[in-house]
Amino acid sequence: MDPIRVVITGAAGQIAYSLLHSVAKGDVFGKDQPVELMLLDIEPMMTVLGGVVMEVMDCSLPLVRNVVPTADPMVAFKDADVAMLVGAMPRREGMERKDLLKANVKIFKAQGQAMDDVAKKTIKVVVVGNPANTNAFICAKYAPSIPKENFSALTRLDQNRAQAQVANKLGIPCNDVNNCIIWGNHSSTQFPDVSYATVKVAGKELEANSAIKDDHWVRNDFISTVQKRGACVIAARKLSSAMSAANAIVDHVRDWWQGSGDRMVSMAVWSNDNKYGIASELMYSFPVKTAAKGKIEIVNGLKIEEWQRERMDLTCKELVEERDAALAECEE
Ligand code: NAX
Repeated sequence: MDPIRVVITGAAGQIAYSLLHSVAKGDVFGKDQPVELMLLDIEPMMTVLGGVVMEVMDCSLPLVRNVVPTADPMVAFKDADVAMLVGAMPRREGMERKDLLKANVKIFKAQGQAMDDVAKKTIKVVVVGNPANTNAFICAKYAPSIPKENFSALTRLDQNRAQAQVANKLGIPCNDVNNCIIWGNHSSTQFPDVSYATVKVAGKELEANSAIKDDHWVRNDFISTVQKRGACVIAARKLSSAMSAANAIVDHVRDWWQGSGDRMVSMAVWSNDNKYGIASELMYSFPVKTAAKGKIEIVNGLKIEEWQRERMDLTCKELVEERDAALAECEE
C-alpha cells in the first residue's frame, strides 16, 4: 500500500508527544497503512522537534516510511492527505479569550492558505488548537479550493468525558455507553447531551435517561462537570489535558478514516442549511456519522426539547461572536 502523508502541527508540544506513537503504529489509519509524518512547529522549537524525530525513529515502527521536521507550512502541507492541527499559541495567565483568538486566528489563516496552495484537495483536517471551532472556520475559509466538509474541529474529548461520567454514574464500562453527544463550541458553553444515549446495564440495552433516573443530574451537574473538566485538569496538573486529548484525536480521525458504523459521534463541522436551527457558516459540534474515508453526515431528525434548544442557542451565539471577531482580525 502507498504511504499517506499525515501532518501534525505543534509537533514539539505535549499533545503531539502523546499522539505520535498511536499514529505511527497504525491505531488511526489501520495496521497495514504506511505513513509519512510531516511534523510542523515553529523555528525556536526545531531542536526539541529533532529529539521527537529521533524518538519516533527509535520506536522502529514498520508503518513509518518518512519523518520530516519543518517550520515551513508549505513543506509540511505539500500533498498532504490528513492534517491534525494541534499547534497554537497557549493561553497564558491573564490572557483574555479574545487575546488568544487574536494570536491564533492568524496562524490558522496562514495554514489554510498553505493548504489551499499545496495540499491534496481531498485532505481531511481536524483542528485541535484553541479556540478550535473558530480556528477551523478560519482555516476552511482561507482554503477555498478545498471542500468545507473536509474541515472539522475536535469535540471528541468532550464526548469521551461525557461518556465516562455516565459510565461512572451507572457503574458500567465506558464502552457500554453510546451516543452521548456534544453540541456547539469546545468551550465552557458546550452542551453535552445524553438525550439520545443508550447504555447496557446487566446485559440489557436501555435509554440512558431511564437508566440514570436523575433528570436534575443530567441537566445540571453532568453538564457542568463536562464543561469544566479541562479547567479541573489544568488546576491539578498545571498543564492542560494531553493524554486524553491525544486519545480523542485518535478516536476522531480513526472514525473519519475508517467509518463510525452505527454510532453517533461528535465533531465540529461546517454548519449549513440551518440544520437544527443553527446559524450557517459556523464550525458547530453536531452528532455525526461517517462512512469509511467518506463524508461526514450530520444526523438528522433528533427531537429537540425546549431546555435543549436554549443550551444549543447559547453556544451558537458564542460561536457567531467568535467567528465575527476572528473575521475582523483576519481582514485587518
Ligand atoms: P503545547 O504548548 O505543549 O504545544 C503547542 C505547540 O504548538 C508548541 O510546540 C508550539 O511551539 C507549537 N506552535 C505554536 N505556534 C505554531 C505554529 N504557528 N505552527 C506550528 N506549531 C506551532 O500545547 P498542547 O498542550 O500540545 O496543546 C495544543 C493546543 O491544543 C492548545 O491550543 C490547547 O488549548 C488545545 N487543546 C484543545 C483541546 C480540544 O479538545 N480541542 C483539548 C486539549 C487542549 O487544551
